[in-house]
Amino acid sequence: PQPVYLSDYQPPAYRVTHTELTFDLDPAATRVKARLLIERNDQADGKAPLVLEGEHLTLISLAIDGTPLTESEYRLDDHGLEIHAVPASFSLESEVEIAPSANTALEGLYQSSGMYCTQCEAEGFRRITFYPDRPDVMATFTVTVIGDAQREPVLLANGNPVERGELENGRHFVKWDDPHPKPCYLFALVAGNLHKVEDTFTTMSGRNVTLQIWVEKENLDKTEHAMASLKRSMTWDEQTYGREYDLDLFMIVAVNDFNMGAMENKGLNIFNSAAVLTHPDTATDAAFQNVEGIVAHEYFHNWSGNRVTCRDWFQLSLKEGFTVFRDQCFSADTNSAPVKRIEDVSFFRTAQFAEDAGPTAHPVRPDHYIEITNFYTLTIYEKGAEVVRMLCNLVGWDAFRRGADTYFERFDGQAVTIEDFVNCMAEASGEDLGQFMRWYSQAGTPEIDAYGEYDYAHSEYHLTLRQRTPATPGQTQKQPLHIPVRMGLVGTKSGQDLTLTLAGEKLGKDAVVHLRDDEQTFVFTDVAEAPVPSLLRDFSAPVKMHFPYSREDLAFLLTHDSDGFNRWDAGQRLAMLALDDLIAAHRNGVEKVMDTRVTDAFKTLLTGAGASADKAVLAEMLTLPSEAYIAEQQPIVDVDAIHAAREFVRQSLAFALRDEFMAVFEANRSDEPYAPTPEQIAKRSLKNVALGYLMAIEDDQAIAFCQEQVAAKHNMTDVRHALTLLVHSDRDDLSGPALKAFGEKWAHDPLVMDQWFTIQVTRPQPDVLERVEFLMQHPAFSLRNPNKVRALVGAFAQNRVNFHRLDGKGYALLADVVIELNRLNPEIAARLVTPLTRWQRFDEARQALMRHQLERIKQEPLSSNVYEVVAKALA
Ligand code: DPP
Ligand code: ZN
Repeated sequence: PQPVYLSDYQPPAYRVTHTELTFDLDPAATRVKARLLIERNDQADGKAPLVLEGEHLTLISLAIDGTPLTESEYRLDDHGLEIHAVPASFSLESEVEIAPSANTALEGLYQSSGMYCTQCEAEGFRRITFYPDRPDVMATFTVTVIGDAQREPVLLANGNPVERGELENGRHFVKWDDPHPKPCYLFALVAGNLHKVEDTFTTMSGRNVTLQIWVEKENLDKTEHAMASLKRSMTWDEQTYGREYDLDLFMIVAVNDFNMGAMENKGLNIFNSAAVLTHPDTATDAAFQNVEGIVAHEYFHNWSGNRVTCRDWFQLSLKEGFTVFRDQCFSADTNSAPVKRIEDVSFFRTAQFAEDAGPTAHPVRPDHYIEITNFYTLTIYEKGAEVVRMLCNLVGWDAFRRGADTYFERFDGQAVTIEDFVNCMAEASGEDLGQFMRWYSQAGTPEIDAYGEYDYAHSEYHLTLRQRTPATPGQTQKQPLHIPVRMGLVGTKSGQDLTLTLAGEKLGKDAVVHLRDDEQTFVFTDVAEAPVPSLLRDFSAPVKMHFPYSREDLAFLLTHDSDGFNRWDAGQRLAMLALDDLIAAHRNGVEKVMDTRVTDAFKTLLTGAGASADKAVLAEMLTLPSEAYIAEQQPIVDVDAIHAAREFVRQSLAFALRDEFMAVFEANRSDEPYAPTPEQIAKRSLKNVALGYLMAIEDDQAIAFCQEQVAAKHNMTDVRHALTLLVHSDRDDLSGPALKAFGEKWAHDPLVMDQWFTIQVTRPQPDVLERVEFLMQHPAFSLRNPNKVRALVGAFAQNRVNFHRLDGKGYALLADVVIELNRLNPEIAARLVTPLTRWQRFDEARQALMRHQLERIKQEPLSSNVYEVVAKALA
């Protein structure tokens, strides 16, 4: 397969001004008629052929302005259709046949639990009809859906319903009209036996919008939270960005088989059921928050993505980075802002940093790709959001908002580029963002080596920052980036932030210094006492900051830093230093000794000043870095040593602070009826963190509490957490029956069964591989359902000790699944292979085993998706 290059971009020779589609639905033989009104663009050569993409389509007929084309007038191959000569303005009529029931890739039109649905981003529309399948071709759409009145009583598409009626043979139709020009990746169709929950929203200009959530009948009681989240999102976008919804109807549909989380199709968002359905009995707090964030994300796309879209797929982060930033801010405003930031950064530093350091590293705007679905990545989404966040902080909110207004107004109805967006920000603020643009083109995580010195004689603090970005595939030379470093100097005597004076200018107690060169020294004057620097506050840039903090410095920042994020980060750094020692001890076979500074810090958190802090933040501060994050910090990952060291810290803390953990647990239990409020969520997470420590030493009372929580059966957050603790302990006598009962109780609920799979395959005990093999035969498992694959096989690949078994069986299992899935669903197969691509990070024995499996996969006849990832990993 050949890559596509950003530098090869050419504007389309033809535009589609209007698209008329008629679907006659049938599982094996759906007929799609298309009538496209097409015009040649002014700049285009009059002899330019008309290029239409099309895959897996059976062509039935083709005509221009009503006259059928003969075979000599066009060329048809596996990728599409080229018509040699066309008029400057014409209508193209085509009819094709497709087979939704045979579509296991879940791109284009397919069936899920008996209903029809679509997924067209990025390039799925070409599996529906011949079309210029590129985002810079935007048309209005009229869509008629014909289905069986019994089997498919509900027929949905984008926009507003304008006509419906009965047809012969028990068939019926609904016609939909979408007046907003859109690229075909935003097309959607849903048909099936669906039920709706309806609500209304009055926009800021007083228009009434009907809101509908469509689900299978048994899920009607699981839509309340998504609906409330949708209304909050609509209000938030009006208040924060002045953006109003623009159709009379907004629909969300839940489907069980979906490659992504959800999709922002105009007026008809299609969601993975996991990203929309919630009920206290079946969904955890984390799931509630995830649903809220995704509902918001897809809704916000209506402006950042749909009204203003991407010129080409290299610009994907234009809509995704901006929209993730928007949904992050929304969630921060709705919940605990510091915890939202801690969670996001914690995930980012674990997963995106790993991506940026691996063989598939790419810039926020890649310059080439083979398969665009491989680029729906943490770099495009999350790093893209960090870059937008930096922009916002650089220019300030007011200028950012003015820039966003300009962007939405100037480019409404257009397909644009990242430069267009950044230029609006530069214009609104007067800032020179030239160097800043390198964030979009340079891959890899920048690292800053910081060094500071207090000059007592002159009351000065000298801070030197040196930046470097490691080489990434295809990019050996890196240029210095413009890195905003938000910081403070915390006085060691006063424990307070000191005023920052730089080059005679008073900047306040918290300020941003701009690192633009390879190395810069910042001299702060009038620093009355020796400080400890607090750097990169609120994670002001997506970089690794190295500063030679002593453990005493970190313990000090943990209690004194005015920045909540950095207080948490100081605790993480302190724990990391202790973990490093223990990892070394484990490797060298010497006795492990707990660092009492960590124990003391935890004690302070549990009893002293910390106990009065925000409970949600406290829960985060009491959580040790994950094994995956610890692994990221090691030059060579030793999975067993990391696991042993982390367990040792957990057990040491639990032994030393048993009574304190117990007190926190008891103080935060509650009988209140479940609500996903920030207050309740905070209490539950604090209580459950405490229970986790107590279970690390298999405390009898804790075991009893776990059993009680599981038996109470209400509120999945508590049930799942307690069940996980039991299953991950060595008490199989207790967890076996609990797991069995849970599996039987929830056999009918696919989303709960996903959790049941994950709980079992993430346990540290060595029987897990056999369990995965056994569970893959379970009736609730299916390789065709992406959620199941993620919950069982994907979760197993995150099980550090068991996936990385030294006999290589974990790797072999993953490779087997990838090979099988490559035939069924290439997009999911390519994602699943990711853990194997990280082979360079491990010891030689594991490297060889992982490479062996990658080679095995590479010998198969591969989809371009899997090929691209595996070829990069072996390059
Ligand atoms: N559905 C995906 C998202 O919303 C792709 N656009 O991010
Ligand atoms: Zn998105």
